[in-house]
Amino acid sequence: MSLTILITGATAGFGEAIARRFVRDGHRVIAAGRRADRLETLARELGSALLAFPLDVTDTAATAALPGCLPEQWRTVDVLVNNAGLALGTAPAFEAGLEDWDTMVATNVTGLIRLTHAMLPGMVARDQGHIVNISSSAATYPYPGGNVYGATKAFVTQFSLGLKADLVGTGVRVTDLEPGLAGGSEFSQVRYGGDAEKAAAVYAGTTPLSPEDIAEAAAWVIGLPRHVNINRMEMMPTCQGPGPLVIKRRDG
Ligand code: NDP
Ligand code: 8X3
Repeated sequence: MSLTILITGATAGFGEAIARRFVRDGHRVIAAGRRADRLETLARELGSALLAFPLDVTDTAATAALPGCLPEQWRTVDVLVNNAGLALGTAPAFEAGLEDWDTMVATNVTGLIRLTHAMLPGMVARDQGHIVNISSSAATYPYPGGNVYGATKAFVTQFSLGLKADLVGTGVRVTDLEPGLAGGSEFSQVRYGGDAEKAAAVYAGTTPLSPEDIAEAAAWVIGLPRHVNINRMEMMPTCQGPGPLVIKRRDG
C-alpha cells in the first residue's frame, strides 16, 4: 500500500536516506527541512513521489499551520517521521553555552511535539497513522558532554511511550527508534561546529550504523501489519555497547 509520509530533516543523513528508501518502496514523501535547495535537488532526482517542503521545525507558526498548508492532495499524512534534530557541542554542563542548549530543546523537543500535535488529530479521526520518532541511545545511556542532548532524547523516548498510552484504542501506531553510533550523516560535523577532523575522529576505527540502516529499520516498522506496533527499537553497531559506570578514585 502506498502511504503519504512526512519526514522532517530530510535534507541530509537519516532523513534523506529514509526519504529515498520510502520513495523506492512506492510511498509518497513530503521531505521537510530548512535547506530548500537540497529538497529541490532531491525532488528533481526522485520525481513526483517527493514533495519538497521547506520547514524549520522551530517555526511555531509554520508547524501550527500543518497539515492545512500542504497542497490538498498531500494533506492526508499516514506516517510522520520526526527525525529533525541535532547535538551542539560536547562541553560539560558547567561550560556549555545556553544558546546551544536552547537550540537543542527548541529543535529536538519543542519542534517534535508541535509537529506531532499538528498531525495527530487527523490520524486519530481516520483511525490510522504512525508516528516514528528518532530518539537515540543517548536517551538511555548518559555520557560526558551529552547532558542536554541526551535529555532531549530521553524526552523523545518518554513522549513516544506516553503517546502510545494515549493512542490505545485507536489505529494509530507510535515507534521510538533509538540508534547508537551512526556515521554517514552531518551529525558530528554539526556537533563540532563544522570541524571535519573532530567529526571524523568520532568514527575512527569503527563500522558505525549508516543512514541506510536506520532507513531499513523505519521501513520495517511501518511495513508491519497494522495490528503490530514496535514501541521501541534500540540499535547499535556491533562494535558499540554500554560501558561500566565511571569511578573517580583518590590518588594514593
Ligand atoms: P544530520 O545532521 O545529517 O541531519 C539532521 C537533519 O535535521 C538535517 O536534515 C537538518 O536539515 C535537520 N534539521 C536540523 N534542525 C532543523 C530545524 N530547525 N528544522 C528542520 N530541520 C532541521 O544528522 P542525522 O541524520 O545523523 O540525525 C537525524 C536524527 O537522528 C537527529 O534527530 C539525531 O539526533 C538522531 N540521531 C543521530 C545519530 C547519529 O549518530 N548520527 C544517532 C542517534 C540519533 P536542515 O539543516 O536543512 O534544516
Ligand atoms: C547520537 C548518538 O552517541 O552521539 O544520538 O549520542 S550519540
